[in-house]
Amino acid sequence: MDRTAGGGRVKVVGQVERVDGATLSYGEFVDRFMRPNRPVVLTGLTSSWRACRDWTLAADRRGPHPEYLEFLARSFPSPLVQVADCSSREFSDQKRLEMTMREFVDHWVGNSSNGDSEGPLLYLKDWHFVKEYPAYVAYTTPKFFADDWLNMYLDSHPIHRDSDIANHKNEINCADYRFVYMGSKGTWTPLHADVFRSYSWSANVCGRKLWLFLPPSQSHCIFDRNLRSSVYNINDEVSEKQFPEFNNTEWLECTQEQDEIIFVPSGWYHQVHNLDDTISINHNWFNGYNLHWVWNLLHEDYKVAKDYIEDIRDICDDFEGLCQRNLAANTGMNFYDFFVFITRFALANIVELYHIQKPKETALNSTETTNHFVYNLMSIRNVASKMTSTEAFNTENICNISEENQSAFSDIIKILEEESFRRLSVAMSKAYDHIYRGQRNCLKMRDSNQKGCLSMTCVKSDCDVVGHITSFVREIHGPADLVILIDSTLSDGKL
Ligand SMILES: O=C(O)CCC(=O)C(=O)O
Repeated sequence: MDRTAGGGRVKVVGQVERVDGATLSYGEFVDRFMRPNRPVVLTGLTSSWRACRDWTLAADRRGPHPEYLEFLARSFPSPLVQVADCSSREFSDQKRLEMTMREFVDHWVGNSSNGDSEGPLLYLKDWHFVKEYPAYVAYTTPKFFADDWLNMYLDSHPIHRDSDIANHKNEINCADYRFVYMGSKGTWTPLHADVFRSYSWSANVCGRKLWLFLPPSQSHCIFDRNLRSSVYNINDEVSEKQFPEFNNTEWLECTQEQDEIIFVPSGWYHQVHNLDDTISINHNWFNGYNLHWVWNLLHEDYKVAKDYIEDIRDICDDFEGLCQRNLAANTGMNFYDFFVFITRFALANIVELYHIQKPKETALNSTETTNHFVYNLMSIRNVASKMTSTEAFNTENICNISEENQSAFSDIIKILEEESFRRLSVAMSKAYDHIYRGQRNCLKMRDSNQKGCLSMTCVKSDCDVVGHITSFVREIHGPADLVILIDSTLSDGKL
């Protein structure tokens, strides 16, 4: 079994930049890393985390002491965790097993006390720790990663609505993308780009990781001629015949120390090795800066799903519906799910923008925040405008959209009155407050039910943001209406 980390087979041309997160401003992070989509390691952001105190032996954090693993198994006895067997491959990932937290910890402690280097290398991945143990606040998300539309949305909405994949529905409804990873020295993650082409951030509570990154401009080099399969392990002997361009790849490398947080930009393929026994916290997320990456992936995956069944088009009653169902099953969401998602974020941004532009009606007032809401709306508009030309939203197919999806994006007043939308708006207000005013000054959110308005930042008792929005568009029947709504909002002189 090859337990080496980064066998040095690939050509490394640079190191990932390291920056002191404690002195970096949000604007600098956006300008230097998030907007240009560049990786960075941030230091100085985890000193107050409970996880860093409670989960590790402070004197030597080259991995958790058996005593601390025991503490984790006792305190967080999850009945079912996902564990990757790092020594066996299943398609493009490692084979996944399910076990209890107790079984996982017993295996880890047993292996290290026997000095067993031949048993399976088990790596606990994708543990939904925050969802499972919400009362135990293990860490706070640094402000740089707080503009997280994916997790904000999943806290109050299902990502896929149709009941066609009903068996998975509960799982999908409850999912979030906030994880804990735990693995002994030698565990690793094969080469991949992140789900939905999201960003990720990953913080080492203890231990160290070796990361190898490939810029998106070279992604094509890790695929075979048919663009079907990609390289699994960059430390294997990679067949030149199968992957003719792999030898041309140039990588960035990074050894991430304990207490450091790495920002993984959209679409960068990466492979990761635990150099010590390691516990890390990891979120996937997207927002206005990488929304176009998510749309591009959905569009590419849609084309693949459609090509695959093109020869049965003529015998299908609802060919587009079938393509969208397959897309949701393969990628995790389809065009309609994504449209519901961006419609809600557009509305939440318009509500906030309305209030911020009328300072008397809000507790918030800042040019930076205004610019951010405008940027978000422009980014949603850009994607919605691309969606207008897709088959999924032509007149015929719009009539076939399920009632569940139709009602999730059509009636603006109904959406604005939903409890789930209210929760999303509150989460968004809090996130921008955290980013621009700092946590300690966090706004006292008002109870919007006490007054007519939806915004948690509104201070006016007879605010009419609903009337304001519906004066532009009352119903949204597809992306073209969303574009009109955003254009009207941004050009409205009254704002
Ligand atoms: O830590 C790991 O093993 C993998 C993490 C990862 O791939 C990510 O954060 O995107």
